[in-house]
Amino acid sequence: GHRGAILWFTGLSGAGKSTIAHALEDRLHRDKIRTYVLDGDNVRRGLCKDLGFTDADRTENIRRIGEVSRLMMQAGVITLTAFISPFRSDRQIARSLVEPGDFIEIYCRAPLETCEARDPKGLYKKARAGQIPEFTGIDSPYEEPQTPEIIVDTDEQSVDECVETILKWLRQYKIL
Ligand code: GGZ
Repeated sequence: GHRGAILWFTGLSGAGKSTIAHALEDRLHRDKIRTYVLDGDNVRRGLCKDLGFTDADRTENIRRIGEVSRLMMQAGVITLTAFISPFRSDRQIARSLVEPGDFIEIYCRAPLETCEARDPKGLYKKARAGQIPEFTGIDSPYEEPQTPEIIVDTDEQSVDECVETILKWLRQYKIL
């Protein structure tokens, strides 16, 4: 069998974290690799439903996700997390929970203008209208990763290309 790992996607809302994580998961399933995607849909509605989007709540959100990811990884699952995780210190804490090499930070990079133009859920529009306070990129910060293991430029690469970039890295570093 394969070993577990945490593939930690980070980036702005609309940068493609969840889309790429799910596309990568489909590819891994073809090779019978056990995976699980944690994202807002399955975490913020359950484990973290008491949390909002203040700095403190985001920090607690990421802390819980880091702990759950560690448990899932220990069970031998390739765990993909797709959260904005805007604060460098919070990502660092999540990283520190596991052995070096088991945490792979994947920066889904896209300019704010691109994410705002995509606006799949109309949230940027609402944020600009003042209807969503503390929206990341508008009036809440996003701290870019300085040394992520992988960067995918989602405004230049297709979903498939991003997936291939990540797969290549995972093979090169013997995660797969
Ligand atoms: C950022 C928000 C906010 C605010 C609601 N700021 O595009 P989405 O909708 O599906 O992804 C965003 C998601 C962000 O939740 P995370 O758990 O990933 O955030 S964090 O890591 O910072 O804890 C967006 C929606 O929730 N959303 N309000 N104010 N995104």
